[in-house]
Amino acid sequence: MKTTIEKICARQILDSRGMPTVEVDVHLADGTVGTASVPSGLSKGRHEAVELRDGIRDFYGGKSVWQAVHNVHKILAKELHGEDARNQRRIDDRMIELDGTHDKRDLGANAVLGVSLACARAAANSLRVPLFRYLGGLFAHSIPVPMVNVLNGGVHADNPLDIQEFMLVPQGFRSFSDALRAVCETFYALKSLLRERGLSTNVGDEGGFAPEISSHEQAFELLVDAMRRAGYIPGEQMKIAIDAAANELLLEDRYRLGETQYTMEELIRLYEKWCEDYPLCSIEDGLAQDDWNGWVLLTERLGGKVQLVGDDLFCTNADRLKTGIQQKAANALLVKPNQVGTLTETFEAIRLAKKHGLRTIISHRSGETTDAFISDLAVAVQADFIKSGSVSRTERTAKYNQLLRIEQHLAQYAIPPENESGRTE
Ligand code: 2PG
Ligand code: MG
Repeated sequence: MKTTIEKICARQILDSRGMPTVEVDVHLADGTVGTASVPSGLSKGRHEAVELRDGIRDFYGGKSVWQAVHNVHKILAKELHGEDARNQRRIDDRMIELDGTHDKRDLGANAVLGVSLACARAAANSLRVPLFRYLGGLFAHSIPVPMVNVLNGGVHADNPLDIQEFMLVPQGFRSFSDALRAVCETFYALKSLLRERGLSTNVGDEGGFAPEISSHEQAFELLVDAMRRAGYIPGEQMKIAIDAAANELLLEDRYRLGETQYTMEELIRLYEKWCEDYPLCSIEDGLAQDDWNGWVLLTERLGGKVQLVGDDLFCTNADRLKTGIQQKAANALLVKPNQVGTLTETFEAIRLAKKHGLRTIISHRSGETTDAFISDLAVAVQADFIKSGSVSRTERTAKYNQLLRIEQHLAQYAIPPENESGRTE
């Protein structure tokens, strides 16, 4: 059969922070090859699948991934030889079984995901269909709204801004390319504003500016001013999303922002105030990953009008998502394939979220490569949003550029990004 797996070859490459990561080639019987690489997070959730690192101190500071590469060559390549690459579920199940742990710590989620994604890409290549079409079928036509991270803080930058990400969310544009243009113009306006105010325009890990400011209110105001300067109406043509990455703010039972410590209730009140004062439509990881009571309260208080996104809370894990659905915690799922480790499990989490009316946001990691798999995935599953950092740094723009290609491919059949982000009713 043309799509039979003949050979699997892995290697160590570098991600956007210069950290080693895994890249995998899957070779099929008809000579086609599918290549995929694996990203890596910094503000990681405790419930993520385990990224295998060698931990040899004098070697890439302990971060090399030779063991994961070795596991692909010595175990996965042998076990999957002769499988049909189109049998994604069977391949993923087999790898889960071979690993045998609940979090893929034995073979490494980086080894397993590299193979999982490369199999899908090899099959699509062999069938000569675009990856989004292969994954999503004939009616995958909708392009997600980009959530573009233009101000970096938290662990992604050295500035004093504690909230990790401030994102622009374009509203109601006729096409993905128009929405992206609006974001780019606002990004340029932000740069000129920062310059005028004597603030640095150096960028953080995800390509957003990382000015030396500590006030979150100032960050919101900068974004609103930038929208106006670029000619877009704040709240109407463009809104703001944040990722608080609240695990990083947690001090025992309090959350620390700048000099102030907040109880969970006080932090929720602060978010409410931000929603009143600024065009804030989406809050990701507003509270810590195991603060279920807090999440339930947050969703009660703000879930009717704002998108509340579970990233570290869910870790793209269908079981954790089930708990969230039962408890009514969050109303949107952040999707990062490497949090769970296979394409099949990623699809399961997305399917569950959609079934229960949660919005879906396909996401990059702060350590990325130029692999744009998530762009095809976002179109395939008809995700509401994609977040891939800023419109600078090639590993970030690679994802938006792939969506531009898909949009062109779909031509008049491309369904533009959804008009409404957040729940404003
Ligand atoms: C996040 C991600 C991506 P990291 O928290 O959402 O922006 O960061 O990859 O460092 O976990
Ligand atoms: Mg996050």
